[in-house]
Amino acid sequence: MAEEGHSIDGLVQGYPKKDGTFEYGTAGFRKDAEVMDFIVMRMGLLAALRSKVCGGEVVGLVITASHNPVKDNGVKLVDPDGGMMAEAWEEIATHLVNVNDGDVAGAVGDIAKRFNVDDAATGCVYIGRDTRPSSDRLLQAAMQGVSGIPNVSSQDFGVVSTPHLHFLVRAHNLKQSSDYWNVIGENYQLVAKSLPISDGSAYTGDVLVDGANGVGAGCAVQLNKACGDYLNLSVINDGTTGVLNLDCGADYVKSNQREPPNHEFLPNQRCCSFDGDADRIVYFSKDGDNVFHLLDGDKIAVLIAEFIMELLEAASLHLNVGVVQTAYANGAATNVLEERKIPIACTSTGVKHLHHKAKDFEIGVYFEANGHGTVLYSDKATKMITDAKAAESETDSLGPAGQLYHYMQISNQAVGDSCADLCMVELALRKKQWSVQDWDGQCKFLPNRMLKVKVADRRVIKTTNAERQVTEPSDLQPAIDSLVAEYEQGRSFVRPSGTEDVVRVYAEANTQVTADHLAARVACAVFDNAGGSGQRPQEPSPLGAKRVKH
Ligand code: NG1
Ligand code: ZN
Repeated sequence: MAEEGHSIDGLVQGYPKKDGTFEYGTAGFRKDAEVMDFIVMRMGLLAALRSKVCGGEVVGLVITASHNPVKDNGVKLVDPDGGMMAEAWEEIATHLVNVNDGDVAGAVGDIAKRFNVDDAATGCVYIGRDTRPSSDRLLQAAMQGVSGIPNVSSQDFGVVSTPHLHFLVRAHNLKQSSDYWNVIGENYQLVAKSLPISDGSAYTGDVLVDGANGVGAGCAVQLNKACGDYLNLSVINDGTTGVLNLDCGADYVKSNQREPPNHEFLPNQRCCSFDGDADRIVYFSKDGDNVFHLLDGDKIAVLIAEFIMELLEAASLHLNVGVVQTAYANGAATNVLEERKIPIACTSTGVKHLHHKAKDFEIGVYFEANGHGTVLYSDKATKMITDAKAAESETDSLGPAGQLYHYMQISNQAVGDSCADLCMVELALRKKQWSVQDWDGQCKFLPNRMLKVKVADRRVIKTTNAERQVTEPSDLQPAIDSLVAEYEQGRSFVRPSGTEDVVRVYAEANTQVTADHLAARVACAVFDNAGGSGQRPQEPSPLGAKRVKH
């Protein structure tokens, strides 16, 4: 151990700790890029240890801050199954990053001892990074960190999307094909070929992709090549002139409920936005009256779940398909799923919760409203679909089981994936021969509003029932309930953000005016009952006050 300690002490000297306390949250560590170097180096150490603890299987390390501004950066680890790092290790990561420089070698030794790994054990860490200028520098920090643990190698995959790196880790450990573009493209083409478009169909394969000026722009170009003539993607916000995530990308479009301002969109054009690391996607379009329509994760989930269910029925396969949402799912989307008798589960915010819950279904479709999601197939579903495909007679065109089999191969079963999700949406639209308006018309969303409130300590807010109700402070939920009761189709909940130092307020109601009104009043209730700090949110004037004339 002495020799290992020496090299770690040397590394620590090169990457001294910055002041502050740091927490491995739902998105790993995420901060201003200037403070990330020592964090990434220490996460390199941890990734190497994790690989050893997992019997030498490959683990991943991704350098990205997703939809955050370009000045930020972040790091998260990928477990051998391609999913997020096991929750139990979040505390270990937080501890390792917060110990003083002089205690890093000791902390590493403690982890090795606790999990019974020695110097001789081997391991390997796959590293990927986004397009941020700071990501190059942080890559060096990550590789240095890995080198501090004996017998663990690192492999740099360059600039890749987050889901691509997750895919590579999963594929390697499962001994499956690691040719990401070929896997998506080949399977896409096979399904698309079996879903011919009739003359006068409302569906065409033309899609405009907003690449968020990030890694997703290059991904869209690759995807376009991989899918041949069945898809025709054109890319805006491709990073050649604009700034990463600035006035573009999935988070901008979803949060502002508007299109990126730097482009003229054609009426009824089908467009989608990726986020900065290409693990989220939302669709949108402007209609003939220049009105913006958002087709977010909720609508994507309904579309994909129905596509799968139709194919299952056509193939006479009985498997239970469920959709996992969070409290942010629009009430109208939840109603549609209920009407169509599609089972629903609701979890706390954060994809790790949704991913976990989706495994309760034989086929689990999960999406956050913000566009992060994917489809998981259980072993039973995989086997039944594979067997049914084998039993189908071989013709030029795939039968329903064959279509489902190849559709299943497209899904990134490790994590949300803009490119894979785009393909799943496009095939569902192609089968229905729907335009974007046809899709949008399936479900009319309730107008909604999201606000942020600053409080002295957001952790004073405790929630239950998948974050839909507040338990502490005790006066807050009764206050929200009495406000909600005043609004037609009103619904509202509040929760502390896991990624920002704010309390998030969500409200929906029958009109945009009333949704905004409810949100503003709930924000005031949070401020008053949960130790608001700074400026109190503006209390809106009573609705209809202006209309009262005597
Ligand atoms: P927080 O800050 O905890 O609300 C946000 C998103 C999550 C998830 C994480 C991780 C919303 C309302 N919240 O979490 O869905 O994507 O970031 O990036 O969109
Ligand atoms: Zn992302």
